[in-house]
Amino acid sequence: MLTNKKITTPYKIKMVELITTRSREEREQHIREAGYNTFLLKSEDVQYDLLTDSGTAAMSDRQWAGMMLGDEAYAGSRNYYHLEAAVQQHYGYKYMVPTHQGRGAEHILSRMLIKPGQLVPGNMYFTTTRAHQELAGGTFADVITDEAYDPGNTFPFKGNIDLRKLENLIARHGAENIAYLSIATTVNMAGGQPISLSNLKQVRALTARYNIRIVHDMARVAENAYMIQQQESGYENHSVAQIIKEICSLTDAATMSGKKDALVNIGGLLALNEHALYEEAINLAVLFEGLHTYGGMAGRDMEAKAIGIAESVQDVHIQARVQQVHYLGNKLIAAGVPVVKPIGTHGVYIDATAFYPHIPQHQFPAQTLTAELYINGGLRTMERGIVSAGRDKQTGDHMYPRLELVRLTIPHRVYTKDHMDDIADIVIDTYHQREKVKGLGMMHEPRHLRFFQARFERL
Ligand code: P70
Repeated sequence: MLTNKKITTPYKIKMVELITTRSREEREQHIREAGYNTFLLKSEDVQYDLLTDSGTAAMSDRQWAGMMLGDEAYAGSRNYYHLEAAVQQHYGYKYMVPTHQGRGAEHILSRMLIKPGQLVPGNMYFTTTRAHQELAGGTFADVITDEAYDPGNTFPFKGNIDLRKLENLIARHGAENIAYLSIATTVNMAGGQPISLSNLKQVRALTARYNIRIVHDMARVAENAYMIQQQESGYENHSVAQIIKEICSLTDAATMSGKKDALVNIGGLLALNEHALYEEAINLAVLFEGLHTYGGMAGRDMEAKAIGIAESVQDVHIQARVQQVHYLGNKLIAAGVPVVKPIGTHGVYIDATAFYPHIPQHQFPAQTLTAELYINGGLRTMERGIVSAGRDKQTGDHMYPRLELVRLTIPHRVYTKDHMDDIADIVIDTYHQREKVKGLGMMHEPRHLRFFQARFERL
């Protein structure tokens, strides 16, 4: 059970940004003009922006001070060495290549490690990660535990790998046809669900037998570590910082979007333990990102990130962060709104299939709900269902994922408890009006990562 300590917010506010509000009529017009896609709204027309926790964090005074210490040399910036030291100290990987964001690291890694035709098993797909695996000629294979597909199942570690599924895959295709195993902490598309250390240890033992590398997508590793501390026996007296180090030590390489846990507005990194791979990665970096001592980041941003990493591994920080998300989630559950359980660590995921049972999946129930939440309260959220899943490479049909979700993602250190109460009211009010809502039809569909730029019309 999660400890029920009172949330004490471990920061106070020094600078504020005013929130804009629009009338209901204006919002109806804005979402229509945005093709019922919340990615196409102007931020100024949004009252509460729960689209993502990516790049939306409030930086600390220390991070802002670090921005002033940017060494903007083309090569060998002092801030690069600070970032490298932070990665070695807090994550334990030997080598680090900065990238412009997480997908830059995914691109380089996929090119290096995937041979065309190979499989990439993982604990559920992530959109950009799978897109880069496919661009490199690979095919993603889902080996997450079955509990992850059931929004009502309260199993605490729905990010776990199903060892039988992984072993069967290896037996069927041969270890030489597996590029590597991809492990995300936490699993975003499953609803922000953690993987346990006991599962990761078993996975490590299994992959070691077949000489298969584990690549760690560590966008939200601190949140995952916090859930291990709270829920996995044997870890209650470990610090979040210690657990993060242990997770990383069980993997061979990592890609990371710095825009989530690491508390910066831009940046990513690739981390490696093998020198030969590092040499190859820095050579690809000069083609696609920039020289390996900046990789698409300004010196000042690398400094802010080095400081952000150190702040993000503090128990008080991560506890307040996750408890704020759970505060909102518990309010919605109490009101009967169908949300994915357990509540995620970076957001509350609404089960759109249960919310709008009368809207079939091909009429985009989750996309519809994102539009309704905006119209009702200026609340911006993100679809994580059939639109995000895209089309099957072979058949060309929609993927029809088993989870049709809307994510209310909480940016780090941005909103107050007052805001959470208001947001809960908007969602509950939208739930009470659910019966009369109709679905959407897709009018424009881009080829890559269609959810970002697709356009819809009301049916
Ligand atoms: C989000 C963001 C980014 C992300 C991630 C995991 C587990 C890699 C990345 C890529 C932004 C996003 C990205 C695609 C679709 C919607 C939103 N997640 N792995 O909001 O990192 O964005 O830095 O390239 O969550 O969840 P980056």
